[in-house]
Amino acid sequence: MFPATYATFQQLYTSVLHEIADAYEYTVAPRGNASREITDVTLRLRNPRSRLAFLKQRPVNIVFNVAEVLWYLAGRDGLDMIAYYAPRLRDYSPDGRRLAGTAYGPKLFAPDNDGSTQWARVMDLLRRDADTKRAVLTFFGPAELADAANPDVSCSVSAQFLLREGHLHLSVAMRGNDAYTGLVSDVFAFTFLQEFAAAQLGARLGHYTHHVVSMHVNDTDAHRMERIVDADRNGSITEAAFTPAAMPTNASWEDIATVLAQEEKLRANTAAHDPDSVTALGLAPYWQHIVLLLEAYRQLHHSSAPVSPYLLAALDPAHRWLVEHRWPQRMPTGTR
Ligand code: 5HM
Repeated sequence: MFPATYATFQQLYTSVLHEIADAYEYTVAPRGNASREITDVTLRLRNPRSRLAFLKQRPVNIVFNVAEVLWYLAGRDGLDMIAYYAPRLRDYSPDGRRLAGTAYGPKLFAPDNDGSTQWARVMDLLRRDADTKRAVLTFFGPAELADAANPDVSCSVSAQFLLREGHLHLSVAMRGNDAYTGLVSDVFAFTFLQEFAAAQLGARLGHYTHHVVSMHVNDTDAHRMERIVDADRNGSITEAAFTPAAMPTNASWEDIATVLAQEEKLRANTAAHDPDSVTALGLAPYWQHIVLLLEAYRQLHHSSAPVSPYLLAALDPAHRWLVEHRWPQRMPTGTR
């Protein structure tokens, strides 16, 4: 049966890494980056809420994943926000201040000459004609290839919603995807946006399909990929034991604005949160958990003390597992 379908992101991720480790098609070095590549890969995630992997060999940076999708939703392209979470992104900036191809936010959410956005237009279309096959968001623009030295050309080409029998499906097409790093954050972000769109449309969450022309792992990450593949082979891979939290079905732009306002203060270290102060924001627990995660990162970034055990205990259990495994040296004694 096509496409290859997975119950969890962890299964999808390990399966792609297996395929590249054991059966890569090509060794290539585009722009000098030596990598192993498989081509024309289509993967489906049955439950797009299962967007995380829980691998001891590679604890994903849940804080970055959440921050990146908030950065998209904010319609921003500045490094000021996103490089706080991932300093390496500065390398992709043509001017040291902004990102171009990688900044999907302005492409999706910034108003154009008509005062509307790609996102709003696509949501309106789906409301008017549920059966439409025109609900396409585009990322890649032809002008991105005009400068041969452009360090940041969009890897995502398009995202298409399909509303069928009350379920909102999403299919993303990518020209290239780094299977070790990019796949983790891209599937996280796109499935999060899919769930947000389903809430806006009052639709049930459908499946998520990821089409990639060049799926690759850089040689510099080959040993990390092998570590995961070996663990999978010898049965020592962690089993994800967390039921993914569902975004509230009334998720709104107001929720996003409230979270973004808190994000800005935490990033600037002009505010701090604890489980009690977060409940006072008037957000549903799902969004409170996101603010708590950003508070955990504030403590990690702006202090050298162990993260508060009171805060850790209040995190969403899946987030807590990832924070504990990503920053073990910053955990309070007795929690591990
Ligand atoms: O030479 P090229 O422009 O394709 O290099 C960009 C690298 O970042 C590729 O390995 C690409 O697959 C990866 N990437 C990703 O996996 C980049 C972006 C940014 O658009 C992304 N996912 N979202």
